[in-house]
Amino acid sequence: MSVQETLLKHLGKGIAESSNEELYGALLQMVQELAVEKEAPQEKKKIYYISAEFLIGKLLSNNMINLGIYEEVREILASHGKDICEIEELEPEPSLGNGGLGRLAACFLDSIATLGMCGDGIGLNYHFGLFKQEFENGLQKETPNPWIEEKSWLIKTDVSYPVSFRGLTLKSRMYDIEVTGYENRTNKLHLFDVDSVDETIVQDGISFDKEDIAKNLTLFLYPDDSDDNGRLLRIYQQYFMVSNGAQLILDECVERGSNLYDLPDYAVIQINDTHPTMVIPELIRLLNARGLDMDEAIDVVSRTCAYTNHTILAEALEKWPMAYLKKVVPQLVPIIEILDDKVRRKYTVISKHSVSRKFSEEYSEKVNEYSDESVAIIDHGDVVHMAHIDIHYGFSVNGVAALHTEILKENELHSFYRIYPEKFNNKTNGITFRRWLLYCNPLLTRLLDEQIGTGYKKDAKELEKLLEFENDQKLLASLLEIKNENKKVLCDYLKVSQGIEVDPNSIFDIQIKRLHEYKRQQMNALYVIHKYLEIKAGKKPNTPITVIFGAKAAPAYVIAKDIIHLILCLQEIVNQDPDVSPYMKVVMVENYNVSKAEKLIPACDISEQISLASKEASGTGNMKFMLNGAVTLGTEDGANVEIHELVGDDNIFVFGAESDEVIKHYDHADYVSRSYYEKDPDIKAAIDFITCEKMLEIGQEENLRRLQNELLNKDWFMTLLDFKAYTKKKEEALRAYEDRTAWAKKMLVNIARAGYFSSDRTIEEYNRDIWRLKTDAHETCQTSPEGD
Ligand code: GPU
Repeated sequence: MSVQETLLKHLGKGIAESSNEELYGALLQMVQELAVEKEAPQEKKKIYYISAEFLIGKLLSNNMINLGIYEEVREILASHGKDICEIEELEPEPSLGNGGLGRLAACFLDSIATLGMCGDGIGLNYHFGLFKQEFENGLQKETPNPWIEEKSWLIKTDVSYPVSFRGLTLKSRMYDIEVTGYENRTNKLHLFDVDSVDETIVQDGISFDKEDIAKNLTLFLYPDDSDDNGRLLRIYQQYFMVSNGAQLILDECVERGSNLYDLPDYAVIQINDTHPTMVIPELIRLLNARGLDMDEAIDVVSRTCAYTNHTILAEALEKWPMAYLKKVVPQLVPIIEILDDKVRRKYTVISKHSVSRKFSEEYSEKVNEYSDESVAIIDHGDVVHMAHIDIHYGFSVNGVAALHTEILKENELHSFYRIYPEKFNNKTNGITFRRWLLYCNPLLTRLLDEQIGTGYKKDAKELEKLLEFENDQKLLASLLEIKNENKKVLCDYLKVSQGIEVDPNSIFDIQIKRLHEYKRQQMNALYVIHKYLEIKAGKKPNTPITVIFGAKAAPAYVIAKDIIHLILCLQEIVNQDPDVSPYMKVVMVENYNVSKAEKLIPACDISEQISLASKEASGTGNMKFMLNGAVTLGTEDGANVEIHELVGDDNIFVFGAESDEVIKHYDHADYVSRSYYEKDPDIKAAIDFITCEKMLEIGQEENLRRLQNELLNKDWFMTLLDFKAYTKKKEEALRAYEDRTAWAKKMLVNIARAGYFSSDRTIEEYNRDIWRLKTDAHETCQTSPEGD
């Protein structure tokens, strides 16, 4: 049946006569049917990517692209007077992730399927996901984002497992979302839920009874963890996810022929940061219950699990008080104690005050080296270090960019690196080009198709073919033209969605990412103040600049919310000032999410990647911008370092203290932000402005003073250290933009060198070094343990 016939079958009437809602429903059904047809047989060994977040974004168009029917559908619709973009708008965006970590998981599922690997995702079916952000009186307000509608990508299955907490057993329900590979197989994202969850218990938008677990378990992604109940709920969620995951994995492996002793031949479990760490003790517990003795179970699990670290920020490294675990999952406590005990017998002294070291002879040498608590699982304070479980009882530990992995090895996880050098490896992050080029930038995609052929869609390195055209004036002009078109589209969108008018001929300088002090949106905001004061003083830029922000702040993160307030105040002051607004505009995009990123990224000229060196593990937005022809203004942090190496000094604007210097400042505790304020009149003027009369007129004094005070007296992420270097480099970038041909060349080099950041490359490396699945000569799976 042709695409048109299938669509008509689902519609039950003509296309022209159907509403967009009806078309959306019919397309969804059609795509699901086609996806199911591409489900491939299970291989013997399978990768299970377990993650508390999968920030999948809207699926309709992406799936149609991967199934190879997007263009055809677009044309069929157009021939009946229907606009595919309007239909796309009807799809709710699931917000099952916070940011980079969740989006990475989604890109990885796309690449795993695209490369034809047998691998599924395992996570939770949050009914509201992350909150929706609204601005009210210059402040962020959180409201729920319900995304599950009658017609949805979720497929309800019969799979269900009992999950026991202290005094409570819940029956789970598994929902599946089809994951279509680009011109390849379909895999699955398994999202676990409980039928008893009750959306009606949510009051005034966002609060709910945190103790009624049966009703609240999967309502929200990471509920506010500022109080004890919130933290307990997070442990409930994590255990629910891993217990379901572990039961599913064991059942599937047995079905494929495993006798459980050989589990590592059938499964590899990639643990996405520490949120799913309890899968280790849970698997040990389940294997023990299925007949393996404790040592055997520990050995099998240690050869099955691999861990990815995504941060060195201390506050993000999960540590659970033993008391919480006893309250929620007492069955794991004895296992975690055994895991801790084994580590202690090998690597640590039992008590800080004990003179006699208790250790087995064979490890005596190591004990001498590690006679401290730093590698223990349960520390003195009776706190469980989740990452330590992963490192001791997983076979691989990876960072997400070269610099990040080096910092893990040399600093944050140095004691572990000395024990297990062979476990450590780097896997620089990547992004799926299907969503972040083919879908979001059709103009650029078409140009690339014409210029270098379509091979780059399967082999991203082929983008380098573009380098041959570095001096091709026609191509360079086309790149500029496409950027301009994309900017116009964004202008229209900003006008309609937020009522803000921006000039498509201005320089689009964009910083979109979660709001966090280490990412330093506050530094960019200080630049806006600095520029505002300059323009007021008569120093007008040649080309106007539009500074665009998009960011959600965690509901309990006070300073982050103050920074949003600062930006919203600046948006008002700058845009309303007739002396300034012809030269500069500020836009804070409301409710930044995947769909908004898809609109913003293709329109960007300058990509702001200005985290404090050493703090951004990788970043992935930086890659998306580069791929779409933006030039990076950034620090030597995360994957920026690799971008710099790939494009060379001429095609990136790098500034600021490097990670060594930053780490030294922390080690010596010698950074004093106030001294920068006192020394430098520009810094002083910008900081003072935060609480000037004009600001206090429109803003909230409490928020502005608190933020100013934080920057002056603490500034933990060293904004003022890099401020001068930042403004200087930004001016350089703005000047460079004036030479349009030279700028177009920079765009070209960025696009051409972005191939390295395809998540297909990343996944190939995971497979080569960690997972070791067979991808071509398929090993068939046995259907019964005896292999009849
Ligand atoms: N990241 Br840990 C998150 O988005 N959430 C988290 O809870 C943790 C890390 C990010 C890193 O900040 C970012 O640098 C990285 O690119 C991304 O994970 C994917 O690895």
